[in-house]
Amino acid sequence: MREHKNIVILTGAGISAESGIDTFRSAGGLWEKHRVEDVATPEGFARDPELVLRFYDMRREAIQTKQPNPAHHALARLDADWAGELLIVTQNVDDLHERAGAKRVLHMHGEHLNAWCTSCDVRSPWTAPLIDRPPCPVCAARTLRPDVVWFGEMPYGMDRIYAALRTCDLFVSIGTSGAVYPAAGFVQNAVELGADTLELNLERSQGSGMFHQTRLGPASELVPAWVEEMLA
Ligand code: BJW
Repeated sequence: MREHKNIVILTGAGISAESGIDTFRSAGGLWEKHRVEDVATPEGFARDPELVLRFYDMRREAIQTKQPNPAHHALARLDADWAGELLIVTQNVDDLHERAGAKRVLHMHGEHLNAWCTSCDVRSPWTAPLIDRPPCPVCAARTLRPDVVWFGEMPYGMDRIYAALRTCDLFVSIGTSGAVYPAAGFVQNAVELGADTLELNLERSQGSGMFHQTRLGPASELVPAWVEEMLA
C-alpha cells in the first residue's frame, strides 16, 4: 500500500472479544441468547422496558470489570503518535478504547456508561443500574434509558464520520461482521472516494470482498503488528 496521511478506523465487537466482552453474531454471542427485536429496538423497549433495562444493566456492570487488550492499546498508541488526521469510529458501547488512552474516538452506537433522559434530552455519565428507574440528575424525571442506538434509530456523529471518510486515504475495519448499516457501508464509501481499505478480522466478514486487503487472525495480534508497520 502507498504512504497514508488520514486514517479512519472502524471497530466492532471483535476488538473487545479478547477482553471478555461478548460479540453479537459469533457462536454463543448475544443474539443467540436474546432476541434482537426484544432488546435492541425502540419497539422492544416500549413493550417490555424491564427486560431491556435488565439486559443493559447486566452488560454495563460487566464491562466495568473488563480491561483493554493489546489491540486497544495499539490503537491508542497510533492515535497518540499519528501526525495526520485519525478517527476511531467504534460501534462498541464499551469504553475500552478510552481506557487504553485513545482520544480521537467516536461512539456511533452510543455508550454503556451514559444514560439518556428522554424527557430533557440530556445525556449523563452513568455507571449504576437503571432498572429501578432512578431520577435524571438534570430534570429528575424517571425516564432514563440506555444511551445506545437501537435498530431503526439514527447512529451518532454521521456528519463527522462521512466528513472523515471523504478526506481519508486509508480506511481500516477491525473485528466487525459488516452485518449492520450504515457502518457496513463505510468500506464502499471509502473505496468510491479513492481510499485504500484494509480489514483485520478473525474470519472473513460479509464485506470482505470489498476490501483491498484482508488479514485474518485475532485482533490482539493483528492490530499491534499493523500499528508497528504504520509507525515504522
Ligand atoms: C474478532 C475476534 C477477535 C471475533 N479478533 N475479530 C441498508 C442501509 C442502511 C440501513 C439499513 C439497511 N438495511 C437495514 C438497515 C437498518 C439497520 C440494519 O443495518 N439492519 C441489518 C440487520 C441489515 N440499521 C439500523 O437500523 C441503524 N440505523 C439506521 O440505519 O438509521 C438510518 C440511517 C440510514 C443511512 C445512514 C444513516 C442512518 C442502527 C443500527 C444500530 C445497531 N445497534 C446495535 C446495538 C447497540 C447497542 C448494544 O450494544 O446493545 O449495535 S446491534 C449490534 O450490531 C451492535 C453492534 O455495534 C452492531 C455491529 O456488530 P459487530 O460489532 O459487527 O459485532 P458482530 O458480533 O456482528 O461481529 C463480530 C466480528 O468480530 C465478527 O466478524 C468476528 O469474526 C470478529 N471477531 N473475535 C478479531 N478476537
